Amino acid sequence: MSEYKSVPLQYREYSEEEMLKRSEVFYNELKQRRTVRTFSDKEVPREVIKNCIKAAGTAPNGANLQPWHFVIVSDKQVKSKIREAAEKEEYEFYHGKAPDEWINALEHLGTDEHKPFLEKAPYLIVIFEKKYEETEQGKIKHYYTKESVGIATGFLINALHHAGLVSLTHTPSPMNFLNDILKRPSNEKPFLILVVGFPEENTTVPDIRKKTIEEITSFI
Ligand code: IYR
Repeated sequence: MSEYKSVPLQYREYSEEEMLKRSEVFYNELKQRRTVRTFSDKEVPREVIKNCIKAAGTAPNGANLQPWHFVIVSDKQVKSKIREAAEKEEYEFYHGKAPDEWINALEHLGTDEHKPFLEKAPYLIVIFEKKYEETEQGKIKHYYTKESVGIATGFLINALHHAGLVSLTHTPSPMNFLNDILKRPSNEKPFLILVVGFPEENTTVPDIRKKTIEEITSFI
């Protein structure tokens, strides 16, 4: 391996018993997370959002080039613009653009082209995937950007859940309107909108089940 600057790993080994307990506690917390589509307009402390973004920024990624950018939207007018543009795309999606097979697959979620949460929720975190970096010396290529941003988004969703917030991954298609509204450069591609806040009182969620360990795993 070539020479590189290194520092000692900060690591603590747990006993088998502790590991078992910790993995169980973590699973039990994560399994409580649900995607929510009805948000209250209750304010969320900005510091909480910032800590969750910091957690997302720790994600493993291609060549540590950290190919992501997070736009934290709380401005009412900007949220309205995003809602208007997203609903236009969603209308097309639900009225002819999406194949029947896709519409049928979504039926149990009760979704349609109306996206009031884009205005009502206190925060929209718009995640951009940076395909490359533009520097004075020229373009720096990024690697495994989709994978990297996907992992960081997973970290973010779990950080928000751990902090006591709810979220919704929202992906109107296409999403290029986000570059215009948020004035982001062309090396950044919208990855998804994460709607963040508190659930509206009496929120319900679809009655769905997750696949079992046996269904999703093979031990060899
Ligand atoms: N973007 C649309 C459709 C949609 C697609 C999938 I895949 C979902 O899991 C949920 C919705 C919408 O937000 O309604």
